[in-house]
Order: sequence, then structure tokens, then C-alpha cells
Amino acid sequence: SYQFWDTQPVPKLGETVTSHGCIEPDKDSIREEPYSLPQGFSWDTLDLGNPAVLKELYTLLNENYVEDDDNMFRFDYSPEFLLCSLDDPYLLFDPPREKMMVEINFLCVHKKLRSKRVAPVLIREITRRVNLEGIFQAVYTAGVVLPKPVGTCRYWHRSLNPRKLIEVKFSHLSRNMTMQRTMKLYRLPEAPKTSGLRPMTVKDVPAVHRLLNEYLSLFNLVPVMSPEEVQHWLLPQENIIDTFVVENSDGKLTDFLSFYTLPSTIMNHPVHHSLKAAYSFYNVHTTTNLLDLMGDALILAKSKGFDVFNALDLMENKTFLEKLKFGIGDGNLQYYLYNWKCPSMGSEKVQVFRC
Ligand code: YNC
Ligand code: MG
Repeated sequence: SYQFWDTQPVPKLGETVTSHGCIEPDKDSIREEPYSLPQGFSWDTLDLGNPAVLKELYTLLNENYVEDDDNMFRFDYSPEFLLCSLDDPYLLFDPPREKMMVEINFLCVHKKLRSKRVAPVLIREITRRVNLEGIFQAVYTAGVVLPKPVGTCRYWHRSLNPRKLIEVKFSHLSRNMTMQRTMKLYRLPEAPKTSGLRPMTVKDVPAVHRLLNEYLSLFNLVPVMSPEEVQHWLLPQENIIDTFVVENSDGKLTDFLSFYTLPSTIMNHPVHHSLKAAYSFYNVHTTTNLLDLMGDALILAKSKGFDVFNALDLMENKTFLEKLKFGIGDGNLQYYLYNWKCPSMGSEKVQVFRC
């Protein structure tokens, strides 16, 4: 049983949901006092425009945020990435409905304060504050199983720098394989293949917006992005997000690919301290074959010095993962909605969020 989650407006784990809609109605009176923290702690609303405050948040996450099951790697979100990620609520589309939701991310309790039921206080408090803004739904993802995933996805990893990945034990040498043969297996061409592929610029925002929204309409649970949001989330920013568009000979954009930068700290290794990982973001194809587009994403990531390219098995990704030599990871990423029920769906119907 879930002492905290059983009190929340989410479906039970064993429940089969067949309808769409909120679980509890919007509240018309919302608690005014913040929830109580343990003795000696108080709430503080962060001014991330202050570099010292941003640095403090960065350090908390750098030292205490998500690790792999073997505690060898820990996410190392850069301060610039954090600043860009902590943005406004957005619309989420669960056909046939559009609903304003917030995305909850970066739930983190310092290692010294674990297992003291601080997380439920943080969740209740953020819920109260979001409710005060007139929003009663949220979307979030987590590695753990809670009541109740709307979709379950798996990470896949494509080695770009196999020697380093093996040295830091991110991956291991397969049986009957030498380092030499492994490096040959994962070798990539120097330059992308698709003609007309180039970095996205601000002038491409309207066309990328159109391509994205047309493509997203094929899936069940998707964000509805305005042109401003497309610019915020997809326009290239060094060491945060890369987006490349395909422009045909008539000057029309037909496809784009994107990936974000999220390194991990390598704990306890004498030589290597950081794993440079690219994460597949939105990839939209109308003319270029998705396999070719993603092959180019790997080539670009390799040329930018990434060690590994990660992708979830959502959307159409299953069609290229094995062909492009991705290996399956351990552990799932569960997708959740707060105070919204809808039937659970296969990973191919789930969209990637901005986590
Ligand atoms: C988790 N990841 O089950 P029960 S993902 C939600 N998301 O509750 P305590 C979680 N709930 O089982 P600790 C959770 N992990 O009794 C655990 N829980 O019902 C539940 N790790 O609390 C758990 N970041 O304080 C249990 O546990 C209760 O000290 C136990 O703290 C948990 O950002 C945590 O993985 C995760 O920092 C903070 O372990 C801590 O262990 C930690 O005794 C490393 O908590 C970093 C990490 C999680 C990344 C993420 C998405 C979070 C979504 C939160 C839910 C949002 C709901 C919507 C709110 C807005 C609504 C509106 C409108
Ligand atoms: Mg705790």
C-alpha cells in the first residue's frame, strides 16, 4: 500500500481506467497556510535570476538527484539547463480534451533527510501552490512505480564512445568481442547524410511549430505548444539543446531532429568524472526516413563529443532503436498524470515531455 499516494487523486494501481476526466473537481477554497516542514526548515521561493541561488540549486541536485540502480552515475543538470527547464505551465492534450497542466520535475530531498516523509510534504505544498494558480492537473515522470502509470517507457542507449563507456562500466565488452571490434561496430561517418540538414534558427520557428503540431496529433498524450514555446524549447542553445532542420531545394522545411545535453557525474572513477549524454527529444519526419534522420542525429552527437545517445522506446522510436545499434537499458520511466484519469497506453502512443 501507498501511505501517501493512496490519499491523492490518482487511480489505484490495480484499477482499469476506461474513461477520461478529472478525479476530483477543481477546489474553490484552497488552504492558505503552507504545509509544515520538520523542525529547523522553512520554505524559500528561489530567485533563479540570482546566480548564487541558481548555483545552490545546481549543487543540491548535483549531489543528491537521480542515480542509477548501482549508484555509479548521477544526473548533472547544468545551471543553464535548470534555468531553461523551470518554466510556465502548459497545455496538455488528451483527446478529446485540452487541459492546462504543470509539469513536476526535480523532486529532490537531500540524502541526509531521506525516508522521513519529507517528499509528501513537498508534493502537498507544490500542489497547494499550483492550485492557487487555478491549475489542478499535473504531468510527471519517475523511475519508480506509483499509482498509477499512464504509460511505461524504457531507455535505450547508443554507444558513441564505446571505449570510455566500457572503462567507466556504463557498458561492458560483449562476449567474444575485443575492444577493437567493438569500436568498429559503433563507428559512425564523419558527416550527416541528409542533404539540406542544418541547425535550426529563429526564422524556422513557425515552420517547426507547424511540423511539430501536425506530427504530435498522431499521438494520444501530447503537449500543445505555442510558437513561443517551440522557440523556448527547441531553438539551439549551446550545451542545452541541439535542433537540426531539413530544408529542401524549394526552401521548405520537411523534417527536424533534436536532442538535449544532460551529463552524468561518474562517481568513484580515478580518471573519468563526467559522462556526456545526449537525449533524443522531438524528431519529426515527413520526407526523410526516420531511420536516416536518427542516424544523422547519432553522427551529429558523436561529432559534438557526446559519449552516448539515449532514447526512450516511445513514439515511433521502436522502429529504429535496434537497427541503429541501441542497446536496451535497465529500468523504466513511468509517465503519470495527477488528478486526471485516462486509459493507460502503449509507449508508442506516449510523447516525450520536457523532463
Ligand atoms: C517520486 N519519484 O512512494 P507512499 S522524479 C513521487 N515521485 O509515498 P519520503 C515518490 N513520489 O509510497 P524520500 C517518488 N519517490 O508512502 C518516492 N515517492 O505513498 C513517494 N531521490 O517519502 C513514496 N527524484 O520523504 C512514498 O521518501 C513517499 O526521502 C516517501 O524522498 C523521495 O522529479 C525522493 O529520484 C524521490 O531525492 C524525493 O528519494 C528522494 O526517499 C530523492 O520518506 C533522488 O514518497 C532523486 C529522485 C525523483 C525524480 C520527479 C517527479 C516527481 C513527481 C512528484 C509528484 C507530483 C504530483 C503532482 C503535484 C502537482 C499537482 C497539481 C496540480
Ligand atoms: Mg524524507
